[in-house]
Amino acid sequence: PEQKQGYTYEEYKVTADWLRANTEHRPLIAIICGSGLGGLAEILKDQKVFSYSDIPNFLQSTVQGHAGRLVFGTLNGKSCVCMQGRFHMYEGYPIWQITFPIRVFQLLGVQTAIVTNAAGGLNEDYEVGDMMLIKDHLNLPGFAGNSPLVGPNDERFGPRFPCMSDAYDRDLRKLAQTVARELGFSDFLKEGVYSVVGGPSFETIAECQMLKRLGADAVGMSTVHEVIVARHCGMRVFGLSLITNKAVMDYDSKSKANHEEVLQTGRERASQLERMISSFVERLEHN
Ligand code: 6GU
Repeated sequence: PEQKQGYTYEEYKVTADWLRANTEHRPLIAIICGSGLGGLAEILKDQKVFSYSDIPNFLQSTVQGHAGRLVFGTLNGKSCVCMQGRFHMYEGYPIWQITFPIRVFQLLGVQTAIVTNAAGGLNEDYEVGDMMLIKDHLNLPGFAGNSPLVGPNDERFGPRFPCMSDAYDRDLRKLAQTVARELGFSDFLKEGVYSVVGGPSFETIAECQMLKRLGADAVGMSTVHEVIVARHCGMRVFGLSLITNKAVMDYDSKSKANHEEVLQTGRERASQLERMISSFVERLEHN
């Protein structure tokens, strides 16, 4: 059989229409929760929750730490839609499926995407528990032709060749710095470059050294594809990584990357991260 290469506009629209018919929320903000950071969705008020399995065309979450629920609600008075669990390449989904929700959100009227993730720290100045504002990314899979925008371009979403030099909105990063200062979080707030890899194995020592030399401050297995699709269809993007572990950089180190540490750090910093996003959302302006 002929392999499907992407969704049709109508498929995105079916899902968006279905959601619009099933909730009265009309969010301008979408939040994607990284591994172990799904608690953010729990603090939304006036919730309307959908299991991914109940939403037409939606994929399923298969990873521990990703609940697989779409939560509509208000955060500090602002209407939001929150993905409690995202999709990754290592789950076996083609890259164009991973980013399906982003365009659905765009059709729902979302203007700002907030993406969070758990990441390994490559920068020596980073400590476990630091939050990193994403300033830029390295899309290594993209260099090899693995981009969510590969395939026919639908101009209704955006241009064939979208610009990525301003992917992570400068004003939103400034706002986050301000919010962090007010909350007393400046000590553990960093700003840096996020590098995406396919996973699911963590990086070797040589790979970590390579990524660092290439200019990456943190490494993870998500986010970048969503950001590319969000930018393509005109959303503003704010990205935040929680440094859940230090990537192993030398051969004498006894530490080993593991998913349990990733989830544990998430639990420890979760409430602060929630306060950060919550204040950030409160101060976001849309016109
Ligand atoms: Cl060290 N590597 C990758 N690829 N993803 C991570 C990580 C490391 N720590 C958290 N997520």
